[in-house]
Amino acid sequence: TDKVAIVTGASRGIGKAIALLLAMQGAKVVAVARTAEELEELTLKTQGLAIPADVADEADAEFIVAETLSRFGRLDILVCNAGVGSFNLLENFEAAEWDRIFDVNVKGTFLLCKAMVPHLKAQGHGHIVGIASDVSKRTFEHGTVYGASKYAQDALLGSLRKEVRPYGVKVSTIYPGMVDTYFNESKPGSTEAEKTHLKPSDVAQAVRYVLEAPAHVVVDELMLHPLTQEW
Ligand code: NJP
Repeated sequence: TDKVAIVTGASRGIGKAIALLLAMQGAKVVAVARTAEELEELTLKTQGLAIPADVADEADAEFIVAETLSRFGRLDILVCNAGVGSFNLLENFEAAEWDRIFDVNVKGTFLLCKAMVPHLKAQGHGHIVGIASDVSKRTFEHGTVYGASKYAQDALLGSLRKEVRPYGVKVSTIYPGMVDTYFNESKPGSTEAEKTHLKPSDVAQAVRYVLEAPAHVVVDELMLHPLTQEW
C-alpha cells in the first residue's frame, strides 16, 4: 500500500504500535505527539514524518493535515489515538483536570477530524479510526471524567460516521479493554496484572483489521479485551 496515515499519540503505547504496523505494511506514516524526542526513534524506523504538535490546538491540527499533504501529496487514513486520563472520586477532581482530559480526548479528536474530513469527502474515500475505550460503553468508580470524555469521543465518531458515509469515507471505532502502556503515568509490565493486559500490538492488529475491510464494508465498531478482564 502507498497510503498515507496520520497517527496521533504515536510516540509510545498504542499509537506507536499502530504507527509501526502501518509502516511495516508500506504506509507512509505521519507520527504526531507533543514530545519531539520520543518521535525521532520511531521516524527513523518508519521513514515517515514526525510532527510534534498538540492535538488540542486548532492551529496545530490544521498544520498536521496541511504538512502531510505538502509532504506526501495525499491523505488516506487518520488514527485518532492520542488520549490522556486520570482516576479519582468526582469531588477530588480539579476543574483543570476535566479540561486537560476533555481537551485531548474530545477536542483533539474533533479538531483532527475537522481538518481532515473536507479532504476525504472531496476525494471520495478515506478512513478515520478512533481509539475509544470499553469505558465508552460502561461506567465505573473513579471514572467520571475519563469515562465521560470517552463517551463523548465515541458519540462524536458515531455521528461523524453517518455524515461521511455518503461520500465513501469510513469511520471505525475501536474499544480496547486494559492495555499495558504508559497511560496515566504507568510503566509497561510494572505490575503482575499488567502482564495479562492487552499489548499495544493487539490493538494495532485490530486497527489493521478494520483498515483491511473490503471497499464495500465498514467495520463500525470493534471491541477487544484481555481474557482475564472482568468488565
Ligand atoms: O497511552 P500512552 P495509551 N497531543 O500514555 C500522546 C486509549 N485507551 O497508548 O504528547 C498530541 O502510552 C502522548 O505523547 P505526548 C486512551 O484513552 C487506553 O494507553 O508526547 N499527542 C503519547 O504518544 C488513548 O486514547 C487504554 O505526551 C498527545 C500518547 O498520546 C489511547 O488508548 C485502555 C497529547 C499516549 O500514550 C492511547 O493511550 C483503553 C496531545 N495533547 C483505551 N496528549 C489503556 N492503556 O489501558 C497525549 O480502553 N498525547
